[in-house]
Amino acid sequence: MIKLSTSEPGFDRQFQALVDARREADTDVARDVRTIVASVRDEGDAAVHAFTRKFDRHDLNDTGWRIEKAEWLAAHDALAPDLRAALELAAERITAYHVKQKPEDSDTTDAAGARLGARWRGVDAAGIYVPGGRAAYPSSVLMNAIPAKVAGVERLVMVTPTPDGEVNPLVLAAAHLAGVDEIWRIGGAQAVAALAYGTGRIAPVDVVCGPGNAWVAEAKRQLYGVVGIDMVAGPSEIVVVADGRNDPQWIAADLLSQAEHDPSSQSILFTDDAALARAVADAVDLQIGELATAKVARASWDANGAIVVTADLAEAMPLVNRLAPEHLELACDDADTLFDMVKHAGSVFLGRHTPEAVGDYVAGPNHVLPTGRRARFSSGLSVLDFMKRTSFLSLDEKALHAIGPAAVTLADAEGLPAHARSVALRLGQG
Ligand code: HSO
Ligand code: ZN
Repeated sequence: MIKLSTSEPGFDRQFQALVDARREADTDVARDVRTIVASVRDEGDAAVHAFTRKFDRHDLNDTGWRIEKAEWLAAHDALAPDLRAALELAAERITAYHVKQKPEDSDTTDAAGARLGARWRGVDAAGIYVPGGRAAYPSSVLMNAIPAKVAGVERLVMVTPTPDGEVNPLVLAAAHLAGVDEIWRIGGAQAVAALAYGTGRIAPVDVVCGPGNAWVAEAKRQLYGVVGIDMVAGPSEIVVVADGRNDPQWIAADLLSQAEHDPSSQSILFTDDAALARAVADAVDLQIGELATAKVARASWDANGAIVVTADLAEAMPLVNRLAPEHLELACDDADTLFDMVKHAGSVFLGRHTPEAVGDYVAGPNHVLPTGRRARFSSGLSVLDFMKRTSFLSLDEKALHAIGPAAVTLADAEGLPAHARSVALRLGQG
């Protein structure tokens, strides 16, 4: 963890280093992924079978390619009542939030008499990647699947690696609740390629979303264009802006909530109170030791954590915008005043009683958010990632006479005579 203060000489250079720090693995997997993607494209099921045997150490013909619906139902029925209630509350609230994102179609007639508009429709099929092992979060199944369903996607396919044949029952239960239609026991770049191209057994999808390791991320990047993708996700981040009237234990817990995700995660506190800065640093050290995730959280906090002392909270805001963090907590009384100064952040949590972790699970907004400063130009996962817009136009003779001549002029200027003629003929010219 580094401690910085805006009043100290050299602050700008040190802060810029924090902004520039690269926390995403530089593993060069592009070549391996290219080979895997090409094999799946050319050989379909046989390639998927071979890669799964090699990387996940099981034979799909023995374990089964698909996880049968009976198995998800059983996982759902076996849920402890409090867990089921929590997942149901999460699903309800996430659905309610995303329903409001559905865009309106438009259909208007302008002054020239041209009828113009756009219709939004869901993609036919979407694929959700769910990582295996430690990062298999049922909450992420809900966050990826529900917007797709709300968008009207008819076929929702989940892929998840089951190393050594093991499946996480909570992921299956969440898939059932979220309305997933198919689950395939495959992962890695081969699963992304199977979704994009389709194989003998697996019909192709139109959009692939969901988090994964470096191979999965690279496969999505390479297959973008064959399919749509959500985004390329990096390690989690949290920035907390806090005044001196906070309980340091609360703030420390908030910082650690993202630090425990990944050794490359980043947690940063901005405060105008040097005493709070010290108290939070102490509280973090104390709390880390108590976490079952201590090893990861400590690695993240040691390597990427920071505490920045500013003259006042307003001074922190341009610095926060430079970081464009995935999550931003504004832990102070008049959070709205600071919120007005936020230009770049994936999701903002206002006030002392809004811990980011509530947003990870049950609040409603999506927890799939831009990381690595991508909030400068992109947004969290939404219903729109599973929809596309078709524009339309309808002209009567009068409207064509009003705007058509300009089209003829432009077509002539571009040296495209067939374009010009297709309009001019209808105008009674030529
Ligand atoms: N904070 C993560 C999402 C998550 N947290 C899932 C807990 N489970 C996304 O940045
Ligand atoms: Zn989280």
